[in-house]
Amino acid sequence: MVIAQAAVVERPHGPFVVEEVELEEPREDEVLVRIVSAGICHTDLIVRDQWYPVPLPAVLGHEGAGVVERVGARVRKVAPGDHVVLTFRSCGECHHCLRGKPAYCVQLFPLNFGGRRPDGTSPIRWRGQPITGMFFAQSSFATYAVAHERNVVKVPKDVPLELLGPLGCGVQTGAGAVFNSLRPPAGSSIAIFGTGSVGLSALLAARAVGCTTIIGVDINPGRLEVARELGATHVIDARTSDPVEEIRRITGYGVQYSIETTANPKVFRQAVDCLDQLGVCGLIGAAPLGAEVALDMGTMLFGRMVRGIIEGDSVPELFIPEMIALYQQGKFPFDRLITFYPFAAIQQAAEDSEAGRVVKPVLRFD
Ligand code: CXF
Ligand code: ZN
Repeated sequence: MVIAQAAVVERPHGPFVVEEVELEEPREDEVLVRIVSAGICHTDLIVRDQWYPVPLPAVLGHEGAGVVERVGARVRKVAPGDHVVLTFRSCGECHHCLRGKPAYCVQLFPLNFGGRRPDGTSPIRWRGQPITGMFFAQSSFATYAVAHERNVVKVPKDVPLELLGPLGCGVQTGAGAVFNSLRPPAGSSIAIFGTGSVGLSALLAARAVGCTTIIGVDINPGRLEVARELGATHVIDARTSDPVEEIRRITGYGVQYSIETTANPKVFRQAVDCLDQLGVCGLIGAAPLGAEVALDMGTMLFGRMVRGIIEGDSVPELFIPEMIALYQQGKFPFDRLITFYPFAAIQQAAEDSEAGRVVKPVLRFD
């Protein structure tokens, strides 16, 4: 048994309260990780608010980075002392996993949002009771986490580990939508709706692949400023101008690619309406279950496409090291999205993120 400090959410909307919990030793296919840092993703906050019915009380957190402390008897992929990033879990056996698309695993929801192992047990006890302790098979808002070996990714030691947690979800979601899913050719145009951490990761990737028109759209002037600094060729404040009109003015016929990260149906519609004929909209924002949108069928008929994208179509064991290599070569400066907080300030970090004061809060565990 391991005693850990964990941020417990007891009821809908929080707060996050750091408390002592008991962790089980890792089972044969699990890994005990000493968490060094953990990013906060919007999904942690909407789960705290119960948009998705993950049982509370819960230890959330799904962008953990840390050092392997102990491994279960059958684990071969990592050993104690290895640096790892924790990502989403997939089963590895279904038709989508077998075709190299683990983000579309048929078990994605139970394995990541079930809060428990598939057998119904949890590795975390709080005040003597088992609570949600397998969120994204990691629950990494804690000094130690028990993860499944499937969602543990070994990373090199010559890069600061404390930066790497967000590669496990938010950064791979945005960047993968560009690098893996849409694959815009050099010289193409892209509009990114929502310049939070996911949108800005997409923007960095768009720049890396050589898009020459990169349009950031948001309602937060501070974030638009960051978008410009990171390489947006144009930014649009959607509070003061109509993004569809502006994008047509900038491009003539519309953009070849767009990315919707806001989960707002009105914004999704704009991300489709700003496309040129044959243009593709990547839908990334996770809306409340049941959210609907109306599209103009005539608009769609002219070759336009919408593609939903989970976790940037990533195969994390391949894609996370690729993003690290790009970062090390100066081609993917995702560290510029990060603001560090001490773990004890998790509630403040969540509030700053929701108020748009920071892009990607990352908790540091000392
Ligand atoms: C999630 C969003 C909702 C569907 C599964 C993946 N991304 C993580 O934050
Ligand atoms: Zn996430």
